[in-house]
Amino acid sequence: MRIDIVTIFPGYLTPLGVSLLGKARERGLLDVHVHDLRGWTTDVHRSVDDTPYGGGPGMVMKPEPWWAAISAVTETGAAGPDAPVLVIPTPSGRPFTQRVAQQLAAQPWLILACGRYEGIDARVAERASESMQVEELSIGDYVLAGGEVASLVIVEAVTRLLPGVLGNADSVVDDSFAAGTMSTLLEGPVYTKPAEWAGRAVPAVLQSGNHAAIARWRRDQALRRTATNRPDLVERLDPDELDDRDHEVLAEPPASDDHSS
Ligand code: JEE
Repeated sequence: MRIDIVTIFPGYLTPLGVSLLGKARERGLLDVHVHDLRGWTTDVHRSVDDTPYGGGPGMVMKPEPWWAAISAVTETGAAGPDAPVLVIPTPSGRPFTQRVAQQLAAQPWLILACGRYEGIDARVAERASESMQVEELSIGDYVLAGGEVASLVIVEAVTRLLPGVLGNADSVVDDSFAAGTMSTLLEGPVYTKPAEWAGRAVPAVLQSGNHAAIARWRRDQALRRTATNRPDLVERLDPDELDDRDHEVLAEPPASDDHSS
């Protein structure tokens, strides 16, 4: 997969050089390019922002450097089915979910446009839509100072789905938010050695070797944690998929803060 990221703060994207992503790049599975938007300004001050039409606070990013950047990057690659998808992180975008990550992971080429200030002049997305797929996405209901961190989130969620990028290909299919399928319950707590630490024992059932009992205990924990932290997900559970024990667990009063003990 090829990924181009356009930003006025290329330094924000340096995490893409380390860890799993850095290794995937070394192995040729990922081809990531970070571009400085100011390289496509034409005035002596290298301006990227101006005052908003209609008034209001802050500044808006000018369309000319953005369209010059997107055009220049697009012209370095394929058209047609292998053309890039333009991803624009914005607080007013559609929610970025695991399902969207899966759809983006099926694309050969993404361009991410990282805005700052109050965002990018709306005509850029409009013009881009005439020649490529455009996805305006929000990573959550909070306000960031710009699109760079949102782009990192999107790139990490997408690239870990690519074959060979994550160390263990199996752990991807087991994700609790694997869209569509088991998007139902949060995961319960996990433990490793030592069996006792800081006066706290690993739950005995996990050391019992009784696989049916372990599966039932994990489901209880998942249900309790979901009821406490994500009551919205419990509302969406299919009643046909709940047994009597599930109903007993869900009838317990939820804790104010779940630590799954
Ligand atoms: C991209 C600029 C900052 C701050 C106006 C009016 C919006 C833009 N989940 C997410 N949160 N934030 C972003 C995000 C923020 C960005 C840019 C992404 C480019 N900014 C900015 C304030 C405003 N506010 C009141 O409602 C909220 C606009 C993001 C994503 N993805």
